Amino acid sequence: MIRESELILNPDGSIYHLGLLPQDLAETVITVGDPDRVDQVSRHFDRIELKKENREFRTHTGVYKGKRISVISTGIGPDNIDIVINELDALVNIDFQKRVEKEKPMSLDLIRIGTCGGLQPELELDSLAYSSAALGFDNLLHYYRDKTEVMLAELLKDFEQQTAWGQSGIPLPYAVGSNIELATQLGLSSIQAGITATNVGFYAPQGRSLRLRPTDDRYLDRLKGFSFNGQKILNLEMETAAIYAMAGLLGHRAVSISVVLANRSSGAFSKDAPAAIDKMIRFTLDRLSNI
Ligand code: R1P
Ligand code: URA
Repeated sequence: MIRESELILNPDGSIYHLGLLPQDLAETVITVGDPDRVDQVSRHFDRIELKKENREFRTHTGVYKGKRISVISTGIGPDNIDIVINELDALVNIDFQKRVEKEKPMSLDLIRIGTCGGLQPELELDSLAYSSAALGFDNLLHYYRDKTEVMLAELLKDFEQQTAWGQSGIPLPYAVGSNIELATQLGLSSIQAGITATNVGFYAPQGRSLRLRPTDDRYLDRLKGFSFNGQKILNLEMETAAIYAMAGLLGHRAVSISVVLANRSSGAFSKDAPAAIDKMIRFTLDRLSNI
């Protein structure tokens, strides 16, 4: 039996941070960083059956072209992903009354749609990118015992060698992959694909400098020059690796799609970010309605 201090339920029986009951959640879950983006997604739904909110976690569940979908905001960063994915998993795979794991595990489809900075110069502003794999510069995965089962060891070995990462002064990331089956069903080969760097912050962790200098002057160049099986590191953001890691460990299918708002090589930023984000939302909903 899972103790009250581990599986924390609110007085109404909902899970601690997300504030959701098991019946509130659809099997297809879109995750976004920004709570306001939840409304931008659900306004396309045919009908919304539920709206709930606690802290930065806003959830709308509804139906889009006959498909039941939940859209949830995670807030920014991989620490929140630990909470969101564990609690989404608990909603479907733990019996809240008996406080035990259910016998037959259920697999959720998790689709992150977020914004990112493009690393490679050729990445066009407002274009979409699919993360075939991710390098986690957060340390979330290291806290989970079965991590080697989801780690991409070859990619990581090549990364360490090609970038001479030991000289960077920054801890080595972990490497994880997307769910190829879900990516194929969604037809994500129609958009540019590559490796995503998931960072623990937006400024020095993404090589930005306002008044503080990053540890390694060559940080972005090291990332830019890396390639594995013909794929480069395309973009920088803050959730994908953690989602892939947690989904892999828990048996859920996850893919991450990003819209490129900043080009870190040219220094340019999108002239119409809301329109670019809406294009990504429409693309994703359209693809989801076909699976
Ligand atoms: C930083 O501005 C945030 O934008 C990206 C990053 O991953 C980080 O969460 O994603 P969202 O637009 O989904 O929040
Ligand atoms: N989100 C990020 O994490 N980085 C960017 O450069 C833009 C959006």
